[in-house]
Amino acid sequence: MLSFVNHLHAQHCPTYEFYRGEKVPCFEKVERYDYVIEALKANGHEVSFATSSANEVLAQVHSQRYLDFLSSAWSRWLALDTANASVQPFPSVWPIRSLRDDKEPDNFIAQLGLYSMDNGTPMVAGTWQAVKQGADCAASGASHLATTGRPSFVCSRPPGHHAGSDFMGGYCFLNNAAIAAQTLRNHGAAKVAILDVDFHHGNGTQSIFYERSDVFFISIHGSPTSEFPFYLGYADEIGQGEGKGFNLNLPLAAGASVETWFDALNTATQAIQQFAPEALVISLGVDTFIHDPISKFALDTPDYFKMGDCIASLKLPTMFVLEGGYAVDAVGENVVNVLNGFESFVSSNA
Ligand code: Q9C
Ligand code: ZN
Repeated sequence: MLSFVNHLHAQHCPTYEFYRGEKVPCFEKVERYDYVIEALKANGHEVSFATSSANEVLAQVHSQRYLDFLSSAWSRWLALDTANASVQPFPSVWPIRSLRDDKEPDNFIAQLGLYSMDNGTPMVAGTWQAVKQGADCAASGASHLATTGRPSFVCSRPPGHHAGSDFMGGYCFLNNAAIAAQTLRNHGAAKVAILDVDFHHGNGTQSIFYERSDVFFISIHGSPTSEFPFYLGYADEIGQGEGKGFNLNLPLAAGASVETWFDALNTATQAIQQFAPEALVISLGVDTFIHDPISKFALDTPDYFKMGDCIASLKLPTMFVLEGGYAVDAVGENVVNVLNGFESFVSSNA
């Protein structure tokens, strides 16, 4: 499968995040990418740099004020103090209920809170360059699928599915899966489905398409009662207005078995079949892995091959976008197993 790879990913290299008030090493590490590239090459998958720009689609998925903030954030942070060059900024105040989010504060930390859902998404000097290139890879993967009918894999970090139209969070800045889906729409696909199999609910993707009937969002994830992002991902979120009936959440209890997970995948694939999209985007997080350090499902390496095979059985034009997965040295094998499982179905049913 052709992979569009983000060669600028390492410019996003934060070193620490917070856990219960203490600094801990980042889970979303630079090496994740290297393991995926290594596994792609070892399995004979071709790689390409981005071939299209996401400039136009970015403005369809994200608000202009958020894009302006994100693209200029580092220079504004440095303007506060040149010593900030080696410091990761974190928000410390948020416009929660009763506070205004329509006014743009001048204070950088106040802006950072306005555009963040958590204090768990560290930024560094090269974050914008890395995430912009990731968006270009997502647009490229979608254009490749739309113009050739062949599947693609967007190999990028940091991930994207927690980022909403005007906020970052959960290690995510730009929503690559949403950028891919919107690019497919721009190429003429009337209906697109996004299936999010990351352990965490894709709150950003859901919110971007919540009032739209042209993009059906389906997610299998750890229940928000106990798992990040906590404040979205319940089964009663079915879409709103035009989008009513075009959002499907399948939350599972932390500790759910592999069998339960595949039952949910079966429910998801049936719903996708009924929707009959012209293209399918998979938000491919492999933090459902049994040894993932921050997640609580139990999939093992061979299960990812089966996942790819199940997805391929839909026989839809499909692309994959890398999301989470933090058992660093297993991320490559698990991701590539999904792609191989997908291709094995396609080739055995050719
Ligand atoms: N101490 C994705 O998988 N913070 N994001 C967890 C753990 C949020 C994960 C803190 C995890 C977000 C794309
Ligand atoms: Zn995740």
